[in-house]
Amino acid sequence: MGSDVKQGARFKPLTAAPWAGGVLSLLTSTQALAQSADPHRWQLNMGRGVTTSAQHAYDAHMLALWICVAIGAVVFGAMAVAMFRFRKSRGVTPAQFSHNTTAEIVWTVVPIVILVLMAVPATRKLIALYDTREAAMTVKVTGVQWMWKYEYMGEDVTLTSRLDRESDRLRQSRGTTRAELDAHGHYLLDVDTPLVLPTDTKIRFVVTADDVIHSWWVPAFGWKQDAIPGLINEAWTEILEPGVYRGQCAELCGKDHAFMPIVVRAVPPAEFDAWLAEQKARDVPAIPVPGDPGPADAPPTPGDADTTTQAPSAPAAPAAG
Ligand SMILES: [Cu+2]
Repeated sequence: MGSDVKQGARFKPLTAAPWAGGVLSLLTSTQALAQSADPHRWQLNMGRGVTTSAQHAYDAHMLALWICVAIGAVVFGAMAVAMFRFRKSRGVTPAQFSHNTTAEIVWTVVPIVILVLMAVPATRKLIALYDTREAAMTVKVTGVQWMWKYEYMGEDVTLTSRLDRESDRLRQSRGTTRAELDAHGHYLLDVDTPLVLPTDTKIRFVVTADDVIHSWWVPAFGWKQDAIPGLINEAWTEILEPGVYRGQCAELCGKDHAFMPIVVRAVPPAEFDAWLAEQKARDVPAIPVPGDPGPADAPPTPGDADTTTQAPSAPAAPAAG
């Protein structure tokens, strides 16, 4: 981990005028800028994200932002004109009317129209965010105190992802220096085994927990989903850009809540297929040699008389999930 990290490369903060980077990203927001989970110094606007959902959220946010900017300009502009052009020192006498039906209709109807204009696309995006149908693959995410388990449904591949050893060592060592933390690069944001996902693929997530409530959150994906014991929550994502995206558990889940980060490595579909095949090959037991009794934890054959002599607590195959 670490060598293939590419995020942040396009968002180098400007050293001369740090705020200019944020202003620049705000002004150039219509460009196809993708942004990772990592915030950067003096960031002003929200990140654009790397998934369809995240970019929907970003678009809804930018629409609302520019409408607010326009309303602000009109309202404060009208106030400025009223205060300077119609001021008392210029001999202006105030009008004395107290009601104006036309004005009241206008200032009721115009906001309604603006709200509907914002609500229609926002609702469409919200419906799309929860539509997990027609996914190409499903990943089961299980929150455990304090790590994440990932299961590629139907593929027989399961990963356990926990805080990387170096972060764990640094956090527990009394002599850790600032220089050591800086040298790590992703202190407390790195794991031993990242979740690998294909880009340009609709991936459905089923999210649950083993013990207490956790929450799976990768900011660049644009959503977070609670992981609740006994409940299956759904979500989906379609990652548009290869890269490494980081997140954290977003639900206070016990003493090591801060130490169960999430790392997703998004790779092109062909590379993902190769990776998955490699994982499957690794997990498949070796071909049994004739005459070999086989692995000790093999399930007993039905009707095998020897099974009666086995202890009832004979090791079973590890349970899924
Ligand atoms: Cu947690």
